[in-house]
Amino acid sequence: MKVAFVFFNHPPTPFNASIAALAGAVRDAGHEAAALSIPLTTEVTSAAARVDEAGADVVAVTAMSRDWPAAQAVLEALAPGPLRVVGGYHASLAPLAVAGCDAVDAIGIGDGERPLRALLDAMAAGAPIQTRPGLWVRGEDGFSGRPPPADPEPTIADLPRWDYEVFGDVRAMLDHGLNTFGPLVDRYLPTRASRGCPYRCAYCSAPVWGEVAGFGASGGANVRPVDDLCDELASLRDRHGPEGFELWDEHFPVDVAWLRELAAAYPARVGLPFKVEMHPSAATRERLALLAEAGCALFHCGVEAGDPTLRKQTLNRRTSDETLARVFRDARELGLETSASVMTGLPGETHAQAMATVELLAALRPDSFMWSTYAALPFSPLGDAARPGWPGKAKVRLNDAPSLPSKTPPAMTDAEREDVHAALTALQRELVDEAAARRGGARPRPVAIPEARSVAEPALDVERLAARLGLRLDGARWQGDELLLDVAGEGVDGHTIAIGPADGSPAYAQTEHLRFSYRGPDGPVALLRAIERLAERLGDADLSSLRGQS
Ligand code: B12
Ligand code: SF4
Repeated sequence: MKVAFVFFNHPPTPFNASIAALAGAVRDAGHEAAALSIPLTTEVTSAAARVDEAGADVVAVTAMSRDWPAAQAVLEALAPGPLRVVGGYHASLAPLAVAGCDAVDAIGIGDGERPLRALLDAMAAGAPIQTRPGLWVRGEDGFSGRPPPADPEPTIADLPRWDYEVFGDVRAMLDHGLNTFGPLVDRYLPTRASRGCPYRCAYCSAPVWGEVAGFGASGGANVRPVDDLCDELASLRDRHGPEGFELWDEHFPVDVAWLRELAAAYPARVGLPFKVEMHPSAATRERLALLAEAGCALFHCGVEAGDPTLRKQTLNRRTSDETLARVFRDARELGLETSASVMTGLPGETHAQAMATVELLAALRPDSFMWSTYAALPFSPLGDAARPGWPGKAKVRLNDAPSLPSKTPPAMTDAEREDVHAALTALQRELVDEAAARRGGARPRPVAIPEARSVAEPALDVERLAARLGLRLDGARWQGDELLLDVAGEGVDGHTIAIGPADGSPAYAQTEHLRFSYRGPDGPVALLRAIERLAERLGDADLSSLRGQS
């Protein structure tokens, strides 16, 4: 059977880790594989034409949530013929949404090596393709019943190795630069030592992915034995001549005995530098020292937000400023290059909180940092709080599906956001230039500035809202799940009323669906009466009916 693997990307890259894993399994079972890298700036018709030209028996699409609008549009535009299967994060976490697309014949749930191989073997044998663990197949009545459980490989060392050659000339890919860590484009090759992550950050899909994919049985992670990892990396070193390895684990293994074994074996068996990512709370001096001894060149960790309360309460990242400072100091002392990731545009983030991120980075002084605009992910606690639904299908271009307004936007004006962006861009440029100067002739990585997406919710029609609420208003805005009303009039001027969902949090007044409170110290009697009248007037209304006022 011939499989055309399709992946979407932005910025363009020739490589995809999910497909490297799946192509290895497919070719190991005697089937053919091709990989099509499709930038998200492509037009739907030309993307579909590229897939049609591959003339495959099976079109296998891997899609993160961000890619699902593109994947759906391409699948619907394909010529009839091949079986169409979709897998990866979005299909696994939101299979019912994917099942709603008529152009999908089968859905991969969790790890795909065994389910995809079973599907291809059945097709090759002319046998019916049936739903099984890890694969939900469309029947005559559509996708019936519940999606099946995943079919995780209990020991990932038993899986066929990643296939890098399915993407073409590996040395040319290395010259292009596949690395994601560090300030410079280098010739490091991505690989993996484990699956799963022991942490539960509120913005991340990894925890729920671990549950769906069945990593729970292995204590939250599935780690390759050191011997097996060293064998593979030594053979990749000899075959492709990379400069080093970038470990794309969700979280690098933390078991100290495993790290000790790595430190003892890796230098002699492999000897090339490598880069890892770990949660800063896991980065004890002992673990960092073992990494350094093994030959680790760069330590990356998430800093995410400079404001400790936002970091802890909103993101569920419980590392203190002091620990972060200790981790970066230790790493430097041990000779490891450092790298951090941060996000801006976080739920409810103020200008002051975002500037605290700039200040913390300036104090920690990593050698480089990765910076992204926060994006709500499905089935992560923050993602679920933010989304009324998920974007539909792309129309003309793969990236043109209209984005939905967030229910948890940052509390910043566009001008304030630009100020933060300018400060982070300047800091990032400075770090990249310093690194390039340190290593004369090296290629700096393009400074990755997240798109200047507007963080503001659509403006509210304040007059219409005031008429509906029977209040005089100076202004109104959404902040996350709350509607904030700046009230005007005798005795209440300058006060803000907050209307949120009736979720049991303390409030001055409450209706079936709404809670009413006010901002600031003791409310004057006129304000309290205004709130009571407001609650009475809104009766059984809910928040979505108020959103309709924008
Ligand atoms: C390494 C990594 C990256 C790398 C490259 C990833 C790549 N695809 O090559 C880099 C750093 C470039 C990257 C970037 C981004 N990433 Co990333 N990344 C990861 C990470 C840490 C590991 C992914 C990996 O290498 N897996 C190894 C392979 C073997 O496993 P796998 O991907 O799970 O694939 C298996 C199954 O999913 C399944 N499968 C996959 N596809 C298919 C298809 C079929 C047909 C079938 C049957 C099965 C199947 O079978 C595979 C083998 O078992 C994950 C975290 C995690 N939980 O794993 C995040 C993760 C995938 N990334 C995520 C995100 C959001 C991004 C970005 C959009 C971030 C940003 N704002 O820029 C970008 C987008 C990049 C792009 N596509 O252009 C999210 C996705 C969430 C979601 N619900 O969609 C994750 C889950 C992390 C998170 N924050 O929650 N990422
Ligand atoms: S440590 Fe990283 S992979 Fe793990 S839950 Fe947090 S963000 Fe996700």
